[in-house]
Order: sequence, then structure tokens, then C-alpha cells
Amino acid sequence: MTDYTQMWESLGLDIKTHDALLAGLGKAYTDIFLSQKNRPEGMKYFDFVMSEVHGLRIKELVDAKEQGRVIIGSYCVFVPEELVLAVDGVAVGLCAGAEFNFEGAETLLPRNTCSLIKSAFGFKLGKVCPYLESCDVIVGENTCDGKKKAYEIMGPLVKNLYIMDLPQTKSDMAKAVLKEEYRKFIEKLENVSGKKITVASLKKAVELVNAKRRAVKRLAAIRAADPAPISGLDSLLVNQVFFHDDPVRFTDAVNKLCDELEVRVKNHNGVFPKGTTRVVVSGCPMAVPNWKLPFLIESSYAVIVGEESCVGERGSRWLTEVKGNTVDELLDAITDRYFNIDCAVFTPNPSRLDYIKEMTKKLHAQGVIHYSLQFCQPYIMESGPVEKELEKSGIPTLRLETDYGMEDAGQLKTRIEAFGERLKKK
Ligand code: BJ8
Repeated sequence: MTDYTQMWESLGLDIKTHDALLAGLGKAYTDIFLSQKNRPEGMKYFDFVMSEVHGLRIKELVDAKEQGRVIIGSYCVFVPEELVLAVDGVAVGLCAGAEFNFEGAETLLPRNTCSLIKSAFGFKLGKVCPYLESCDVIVGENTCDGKKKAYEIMGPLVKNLYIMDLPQTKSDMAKAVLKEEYRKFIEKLENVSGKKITVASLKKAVELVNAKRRAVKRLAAIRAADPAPISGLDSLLVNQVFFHDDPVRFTDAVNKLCDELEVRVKNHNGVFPKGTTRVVVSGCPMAVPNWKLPFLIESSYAVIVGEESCVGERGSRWLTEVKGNTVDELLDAITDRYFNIDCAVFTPNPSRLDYIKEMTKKLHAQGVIHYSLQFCQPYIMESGPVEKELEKSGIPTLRLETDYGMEDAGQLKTRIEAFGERLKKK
């Protein structure tokens, strides 16, 4: 195994704490992922990526920087990777999914802040995130109130925090605001990278990101098969790696995995027996290594066949039309694409509910498990009307609120199992 200590030291990581974090991550990965039976061969690539997620991938980022490329980190799927790639930059996701150093985070943030935000602060204060420390620019986007105010507190802790303002309605004016924010982001990227976005570089970037999204869409469609050829856990992992890996290599690996899964579907070779209860999970994004809920669900009675989440279909279901002969026209197409995202911070937000119904139907799911992080106002608020509407449409729905800790695992499992009984009777 390569020793990356020197690289981590040069990024300013706290080696002892970081070692402990990696050891915990490795154990969780072995227990949750490697213990699954009859996994697709194609998952070996993702096992490798995970084993090197703070090693080889970080080395690649360091090398990219040495070659003069900029590293742009973000916490939201509204930040267009296309624009980063168009200046030959590298885009990395920074959301964290572990309950780590929450005591530290709570010295700066109110206790009733969602785990996703606390985790980002815990990682920063604990000096354990090599992605964050590699970034030339960290993009904070004004979405929910928690994130908005947290970025104000984060500003002095990091170098080069850039705030992107986002609209919260779907009006024409809101779309114009989004386009203007993206235009300002181009300016920022051009300044920091010293490279100009051209029609050719932007078209190429759009095509690259489209190919990546097409690959995960292909995976999402394959999951309609019964028996399920891949677990929800493994599919989630692919969607999580989406935010960290090299886009070309990732696309290739996902397409290879899909080739294999299509053969499995033909041969009725499932990871769960035919007729296993099928559920869609909808709600807050699950960042690495947030695997708690999928693990509890899939170790109970059901297979997860889709994620209506930003780490899932909400983040990847739209492609960008490659149309336009100027950077401005291409930016219109990019804005059109991103303006579709139906995050719960938007009001009103009917398309999210419609799409949960559509997913349930096309993936032949018997029910929906709505997942909100505690203290996440947008998704908790939206979960009531979502549950009511789904139930009215004959789709059994279980609403869960949880955090990154394991204390409520037993209680969650009991509720998940009781929901399973209900689905069986359906
Ligand atoms: S587009 S879902 S990635 S904002 S869980 S921090 S909402 S209090 S993550 Fe998100 Fe962009 Fe929307 Fe997607 Fe706030 Fe809720 Fe915490 Fe959240």
C-alpha cells in the first residue's frame, strides 16, 4: 500500500485523527459493502476508488494542480461541473456524510443544525478532508437557511470561499437570476484559472458531463428489473463516487457495470430473489459515508430500486442540450438544465412529487421511504404533503427523520420492518 502521509501533511491534515477516520471508514465499508453476496464484478472498480478515496484520487488532484489546473469544490448539484471543466478545472463534491467532530462543529453552529452541515464543519475543524484542503475555490451556494448562514461562519475558516446566490422560485425572473449567477461564476473561474471559456471548450465540457449523467441514468433504468441485478447500496455508492472521480474514467466504469447488469437481467441473476419488496428512497442527499438507512433497509426485507435525491436521480436525470453558437447561448442551455432541479428549497415544488410517483411506477416499487435529516426544514416541511399525496395515490409511504449517528438504528429498523409488513399486505 502506498504511504500518502507526506501528501496529507503537506495539505495540513491532522494525521492521527485522519488515520482514525480512515480506519473507521474502512471497517464500515467492509461490513456494509463487501459482505454483500453475489455483487456485480463491475463494483470492484468502485471498491478500488473507495479504498483510494483519500489516496490516489487526492494525488491526482495534487498532480492536476501542479499542471496548472484549478480544483473547485462545492456542496450542491446546482454548481455546474460543465463550467469548471470548460476552464480545464477539476470539480469535486465536498459534502460529508459522517458524524465526525460534531462537538467541534457545535462550538460554531447551533446544535439544531442538520448533520450534513455539521459534518462539513467537523471535517474542516478536525483537518481531515483532503478534498477541502486541495481546493482553489470552495463554492458555497445560498440554498437552505442552514447552508446560507453556515457559509457566513465558514468564510473565515477557509481560503477562497465563493458564494453563489440561487433563486428559490421557478419564475422567469428567477431563471434570469440563475443565469446571471452562472455568468458571474464563469468570470470567477476565468480569473482563478487564467483560462477563457470558449464555445469549443464549453461544448466539450457539456458533452462530457452529459455522458457521465447518461451512464448513471442507464444504471437507474436497469434497476427496474426484477430480480434486482444490483443492490441499492451499490447503486448509491456509484452515485456518491459521481462527485469525486475523474469524469471520463467514471463514465467508462459505470457503462461497463451496466453492460454486466444487462446480461444479469437477461439471465435473471439478481442480488436479491425475484419478488423481493422494492422501495424508492426520497429526500435529503446521502454523501459518503452515509450508508446507514440503505443498510438498515436492505438488511431487513427490501431492495432499494431508486433514489429521488441529489445523490441520485434529482442530481442527474436531466441532460444539457448541446445547442448554441456562442458561450452565452450555451449558458442558456446550461441554465435551462439546472433550473429543472426540484430541490425542496424551491417554492412551490410540485415536480418533485410528480417525479416520486413516476419513479415508483417505472421502477415497480411497492412503497416510498421518505428520508429527512433532522433539522432540515425544507425536506421535513415537504415530507408531510408528499406523504399525504403519495398515500392518496395508493403509494404507501414511511416518513423517517434521522441523523448521522447510530443511536436510533434499532428504532429505525423497527419502523422499517413494520412498514415492510404493510407493504406485504398490499
Ligand atoms: S439542490 S438538496 S444538494 S441544497 S439537508 S443542507 S437542504 S438543512 S442538501 Fe442540497 Fe443543493 Fe438542494 Fe440538492 Fe439544508 Fe437540508 Fe441540511 Fe441540505
